Amino acid sequence: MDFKAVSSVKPVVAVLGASLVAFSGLVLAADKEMVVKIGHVAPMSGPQAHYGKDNENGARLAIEDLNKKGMVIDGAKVKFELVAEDDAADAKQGNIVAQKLCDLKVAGVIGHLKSGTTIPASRIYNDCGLVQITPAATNPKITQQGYKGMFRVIANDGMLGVALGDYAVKTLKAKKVVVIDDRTGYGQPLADIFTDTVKKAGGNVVDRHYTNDKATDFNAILTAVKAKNPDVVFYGGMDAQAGPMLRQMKQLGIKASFMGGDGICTAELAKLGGDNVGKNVVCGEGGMDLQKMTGGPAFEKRYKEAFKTDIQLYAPFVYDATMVLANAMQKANSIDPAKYLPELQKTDYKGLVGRVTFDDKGDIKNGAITLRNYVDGKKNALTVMY
Ligand code: ABU
Repeated sequence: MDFKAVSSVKPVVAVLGASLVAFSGLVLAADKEMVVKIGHVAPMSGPQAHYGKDNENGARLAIEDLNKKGMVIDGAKVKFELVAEDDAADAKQGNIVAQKLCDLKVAGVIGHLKSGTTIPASRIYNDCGLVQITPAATNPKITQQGYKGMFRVIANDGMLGVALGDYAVKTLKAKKVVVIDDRTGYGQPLADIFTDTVKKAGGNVVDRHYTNDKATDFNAILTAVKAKNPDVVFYGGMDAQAGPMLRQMKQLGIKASFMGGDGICTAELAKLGGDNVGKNVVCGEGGMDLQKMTGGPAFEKRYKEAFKTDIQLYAPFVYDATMVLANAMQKANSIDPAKYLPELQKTDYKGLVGRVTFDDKGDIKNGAITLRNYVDGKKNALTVMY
């Protein structure tokens, strides 16, 4: 469907003052306030809720900064409000909240977090003319669907899977690799890309196993893995499975290095995986090293002070995505997605974890990748690629 032809969305505009004005390009006095609702969707319940909370925290910091800045759009001082929704990392629930955000006529959506919820929800947003920026969902297909309003501010698994596969063979010198994935819209394609890269680089994938994103007992799989005596075990999935898998690998005496994509690359993994999370774990995530970026350490300090916890993973990307969305509205002087979309496509934003510009599909151009391991229970940058 043609995005521009669909622009039936009339974003929610409440003018706090003398009158209530529907979205119509009316010029308002700058002392009037216009409430602009931004949707945010991530799992806030279930085993992936810690990622969701981290994402929402990133959005809240961005909204705070935008409101402090006091943006004026179409003559009205904007007050941004977050409409935070829980998709529970479940596609059906994701579709329900996507339709809710369409019905609420929010001005734009940041999310979803999971590829398996982002892909089905993106059709709903496209059909109702809403713009969506995912800060976290990395399945390459997300931006290949032809939806003009779909954007991503993080490197996708086409890049991450290749970087990790090359690292396994060329740096870790792995000869025998076992691949396990959670059969989700994230884990499965990432594991496939990793497998293809290992094979191309001259490595040998000696076994492939499957689990799901609710499992916590991997003893049967790992007993079979142990018999193969691999140099590397790669897991395509999230930390809620990678953590117990690492503990059980140690119990079974499996000494292989453990690798995975951004889904396992969290602060939480060090807790979930216990003392088997160290230099033996190599994960790849999008973006530059936050510590080396202008504004990165200050953002981290502020995040820790505000939420009394470490950044898990995507909060800086959510912050950047929210800023990118608001900047496009500012440049277009409109909160109508059909009007600010051309400005969004032209984005050139210096983000917390790198520069954000988009290709013609809405994917970040030249997205950086950082490979990490863990030192003293903390994420540690091994190498940055871009
Ligand atoms: N990027 C890993 C976690 C989110 C997802 O793509 O499903």
